Amino acid sequence: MFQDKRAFKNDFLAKLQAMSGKSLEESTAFDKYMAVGGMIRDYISKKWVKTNDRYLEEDVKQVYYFSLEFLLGRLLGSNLLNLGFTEVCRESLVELGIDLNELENAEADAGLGNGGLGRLAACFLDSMASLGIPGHGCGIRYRYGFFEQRIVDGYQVELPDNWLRDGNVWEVRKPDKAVEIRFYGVVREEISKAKTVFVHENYESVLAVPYDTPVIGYGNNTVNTLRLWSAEAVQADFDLSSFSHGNYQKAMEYKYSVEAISQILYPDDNHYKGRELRLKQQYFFVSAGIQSIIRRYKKKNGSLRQLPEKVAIHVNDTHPVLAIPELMRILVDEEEMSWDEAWEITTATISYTNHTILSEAMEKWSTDLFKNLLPRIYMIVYEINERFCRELWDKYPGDWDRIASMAIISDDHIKMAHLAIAGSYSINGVARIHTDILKRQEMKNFFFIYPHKFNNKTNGVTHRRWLMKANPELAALITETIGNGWIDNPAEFIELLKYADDPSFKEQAANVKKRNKTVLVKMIKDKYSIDIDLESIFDVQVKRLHAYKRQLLNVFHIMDLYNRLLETPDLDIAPRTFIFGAKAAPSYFQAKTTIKLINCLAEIINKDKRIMDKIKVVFLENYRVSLAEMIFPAADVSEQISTAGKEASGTGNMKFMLNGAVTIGTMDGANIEIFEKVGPANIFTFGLTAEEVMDYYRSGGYNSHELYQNDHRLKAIIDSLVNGFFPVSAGEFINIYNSLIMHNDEFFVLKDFAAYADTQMKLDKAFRDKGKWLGMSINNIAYAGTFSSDRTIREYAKEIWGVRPLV
Ligand code: 26W
Repeated sequence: MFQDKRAFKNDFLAKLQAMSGKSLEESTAFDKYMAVGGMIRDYISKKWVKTNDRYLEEDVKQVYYFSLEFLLGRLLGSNLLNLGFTEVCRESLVELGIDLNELENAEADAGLGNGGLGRLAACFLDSMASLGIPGHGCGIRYRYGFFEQRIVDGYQVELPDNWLRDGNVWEVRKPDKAVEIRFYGVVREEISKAKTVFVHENYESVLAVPYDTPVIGYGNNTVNTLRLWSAEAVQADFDLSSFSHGNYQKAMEYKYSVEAISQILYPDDNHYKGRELRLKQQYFFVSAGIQSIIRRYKKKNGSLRQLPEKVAIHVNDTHPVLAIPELMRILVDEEEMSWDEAWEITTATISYTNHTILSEAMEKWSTDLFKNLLPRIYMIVYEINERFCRELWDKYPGDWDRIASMAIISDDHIKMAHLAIAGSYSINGVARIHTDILKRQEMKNFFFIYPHKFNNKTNGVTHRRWLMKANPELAALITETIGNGWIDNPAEFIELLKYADDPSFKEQAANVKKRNKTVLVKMIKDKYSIDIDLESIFDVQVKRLHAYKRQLLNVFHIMDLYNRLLETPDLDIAPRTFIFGAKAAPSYFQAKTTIKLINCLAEIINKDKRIMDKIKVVFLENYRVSLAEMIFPAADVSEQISTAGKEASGTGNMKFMLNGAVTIGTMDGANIEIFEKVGPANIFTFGLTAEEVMDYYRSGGYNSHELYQNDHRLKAIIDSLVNGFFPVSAGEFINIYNSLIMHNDEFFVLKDFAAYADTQMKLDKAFRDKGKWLGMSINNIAYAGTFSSDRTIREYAKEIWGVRPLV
């Protein structure tokens, strides 16, 4: 099939005809994409079965990564890469007059995630498979992924992401592995054989049907599984109870309400809203996942007592934390274990990662809503809380304040993070500073009683997708220079240090960057009709739009530069292109206003002839994984400018670095560890530290209005939000203005402005020293090895899960 070009072409033509029912001439790019996808599916099917058989036969410990989001992006290119078939495929297609890139672009992104947390889960799957670790994903097969963003008159408009419309070649539906999930109803206690048993009655049944996607390891024959669950009506209920009594409408209502569970991905990032359907989603996939794990476990093992020896369940943030009471329910109610024994097993099986300390992101469910939807699970959480509070009482007799603040249930709400801490054996943050903040502040009372549970696992990104696939020319240059050992061992990037001063290597690296920039320039010209100077600094901020990420700080720097250019048209700066990509949560008003602001500013600057094309501003629509793969390789500057203490880690920062961009950033999240690796000569840092920010929150002393009054540059910028500078209605940006001036600038945009602008000047100077800049860029790549998710996953495997690669 893939052994040589002749075989490929034969099989491709046959597959194309079989799948599309069309001739080569008639077929579309999508048909051809499906055909290659189908070939890959056939090719890996044996390896997939074999991988699972071996896991079963050798009875190895397996890990299940539970996540409400998996932001996979496209799979054709990364699957070909991991199988080593990119070249044979590309060349064979060329001989048929077909461009592989076109087929890749025909694939819809699997956008089943919002941002960092979802993309991290996807990088982890790639690393687990590539390291030969028995590790699988468990999540929801959303019918609609993260919304498609259109910019209309500068405003964000959301469209449904109908990614499954034309079929999904990678998934396999497994109806025989469906399980039942129960919602609502009442729980009756009954005495049976001198024991209390809990009978759940009058519940509403939902069928969870799994769709499996293969996760192909790099060059190692491992094919793990991403199992995504889809909600369907249970046939019996649908046909008989309502339908056969002639109540068609009621039957259909039931069907739609069931299917709603896996219909959409909630587009909220770092902002919690207590919606019942989201809780339903959480229990739905967690219960399905645990039932299927237990079923598989029982195939090989008798007693569930050894579960933690064979199974690790990891919960990605609190969203899947119902895994704790669900596992308890199965062990206690169905396996008839004692509470204590079940608790011991559960807390030895489940581990938890925290991804944010923003208080507005913390999940807490109203007990009324919870009890109504999940009556038996509520009873179990209630019992967990009772026992937990008793334990606290023994430690801190009489200290009600402390106990109330740590309780799992308080103020009529269930606090999911507290449940996660009580019910798991490991709690990790995602960068060192983030873990330190968890230990010292947000979770300090818990750290005090469970110090052994807390640990750090600094995030990483897969260098296969984010370098080899996204930037093949740079990957080839690195291999030419230091050999290909870095592919299996990204720490070897460090060998590049020897070439950081080598003029020929520098020149080649510069040429690669230039070609990557050319691709982006062409796309921007074609799509937005904006002319970009190839030689300009490509200064990029791509990430979710959020006040704490401070896209506003970037905007204010651009406005300041613009003002200065108007005053001094021959201002001695390198030309710059400011590139943004960001989706705002549909109900996050200020974030949407910021998008409008960026677009208004772009409109003014890009057409102002007076500044002689010195600066340009581009907002790239619909930022997503596939677009990111085009942006990172073309970036010169990586903007990582969150308010210190707020960005748990960041992972875009790592993708930029890996592609030779230089960071301008605050001492926040993983920026700190990047700083420590590359050293102060190869990164631009500025601004308040997390401690300083914390001090201001604690003790006051910050007055944004005063700053505004005293800094005339800042005042000019902020006034122009509301003084008619922008051709918009009067109140358009008043909210932004108010948040900064009337509400004391919660995220210290004004406070950090001067330091940011100064640092940007230093960066400008460094960029104009071509040799120096290239040296910085190469240093960044050389130190990027640490930030491969292979390093991260090895740490999880060894220090949290206790799983080993199967070689
Ligand atoms: C309930 C609403 C909600 C939705 C999503 C709350 C919180 C989230 C996520 C935890 C937000 C998120 O994606 N956090 C990001 O996780 C990345 C991976 O660890 C980090 O790199 C980012 O810093 C962090 O913001």
